[in-house]
Order: sequence, then structure tokens, then C-alpha cells
Amino acid sequence: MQSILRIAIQKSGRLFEGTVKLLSECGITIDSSNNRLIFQPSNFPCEILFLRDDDIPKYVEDQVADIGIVGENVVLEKNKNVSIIKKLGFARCRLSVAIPKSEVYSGINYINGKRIATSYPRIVEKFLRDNNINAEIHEISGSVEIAPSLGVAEYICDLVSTGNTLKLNKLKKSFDVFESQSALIVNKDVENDERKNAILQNFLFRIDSALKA
Ligand code: PRT
Ligand code: ZN
Repeated sequence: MQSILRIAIQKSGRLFEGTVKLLSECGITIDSSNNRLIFQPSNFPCEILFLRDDDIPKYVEDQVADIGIVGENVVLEKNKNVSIIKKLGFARCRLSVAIPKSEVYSGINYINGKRIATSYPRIVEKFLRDNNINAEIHEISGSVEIAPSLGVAEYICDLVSTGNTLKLNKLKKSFDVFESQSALIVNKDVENDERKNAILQNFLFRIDSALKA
């Protein structure tokens, strides 16, 4: 049987365009036009799985996919048994704590005793622990920016790229918790499969050339 490498990528969203561009620069042409969940490119021995980004670390851990392309923020938050083998440079953002525009920020202890709304409870909890800050985490899965105006939390911790969303919600950044970019994750057993590993090494070589160009 012919070996193929299973690559999990985001089906649609902020990682999609950068992922397809990188794969194309690696000589892997993707046709996602007909809404398939699995696609086999004709020009590389791989299979592309289109998934929600949140599910990618688990799929890679469970060996449903051998490797995946996802944000470091999701890798850290999901805490699955996978390793980041390469940072890919696109979808850069920061996980930042933001406060109402009208407040005067005075250092990270400013958030002591407050409620922080976030979709990244694990990362934020670790940050609070490491910095001896006693704040309450209020987990929400989306539209985190409206939490302060709804009164469910004083502050938020969310991904920021341009800062426009914060501005629109009358918030401002106080400090960064984590810097993120897209990354290639692998299942630790891939290297034990000689044929898959050979395809992975070929893929990594192509990625390096693409990132250098
Ligand atoms: O459907 P699926 O679950 O796959 O996608 P998703 O909606 O969970 O994620 P998506 O597509 O929004 O983001 C995928 C990944 O892109 C994230 O996990 C990050 O690694 C990365 N990324 C880069 C961002 C941003 N920049 C970003 N700005 N993810 C989200 N945002 C959001 C942020 O949450 C906030 O609502 O954009 C808003 C802020 O943007 P600015 O430009 O106004 O600051
Ligand atoms: Zn998601």
C-alpha cells in the first residue's frame, strides 16, 4: 500500500488563505471548491483534511491526521500531545488583556481581583499563576469584546491583530500575554513510520524553501 501523509488544515477562516498559499508554494495544489472534507492533491502523496482549527490538535494527537497547520494559541490552549516542529510566520496576533478606554492602566497587577472574559482560559490561568495575580476567569467562546459592556467581566483577554475590534468596543490594550503565529504540528509517532517520515521530510524541505523565498 502506498503511504500518504495526512495534513489537517482549517476549513475556512483566518488561517485558510495563508495555509493554501504555503501549500501551493510547496507544490501542493488544493481544490476546496466543492466543499469536500478530505481532498487528495494530485501532485504530492498527501491527503488534506479540512477541519475547525480547534479540533486540529486533537486530530493530530489521535493520529487521524499526521500533521496539522494551526495557530500556536490553539496548540497551547488545547494542550494535546503534539509537537510544534515549525513556525510558519502567517496569522500573527497577540493574546492581550484589554481594559475600558477610559481607565488608566498601571501595570499587570491592575487586573488583580477583577473578572477577565476570555476564550483562552488555560493560557490566561497559567499567566495569572506565573505572575501571582488573583483574577477570576470568565470563559466565553466568542464575541469576548462585548463582555465589559454587558457587565459580565471588567476586562478581557483576547486575540488582537490590528486593534480595530478593541477600538470599536471602546477598549484598549494593557499588556500581552502571548504572541502567536501559525505553526506546523506533528504527531510524535510519525517519525517511527519510515515512509511517512520520508514524505514529512520532503514536505519540511519544501516549506523551508518556500519560507526562504
Ligand atoms: O471556524 P474555526 O473554529 O476554524 O475558526 P475560528 O473562528 O475559531 O478562528 P479564526 O479563523 O478567527 O482564527 C484562526 C486563527 O487565526 C486564530 O486561532 C489565531 O491563531 C489567528 N488569528 C490572527 C486571529 C486573529 N489574528 C484575530 N485578529 N484570530 C482571531 N482574531 C480575532 C480576535 O479574536 C478578535 O475578535 O479578530 C478580532 C481582532 O482583530 P483586530 O484586527 O480587530 O485586532
Ligand atoms: Zn476555532
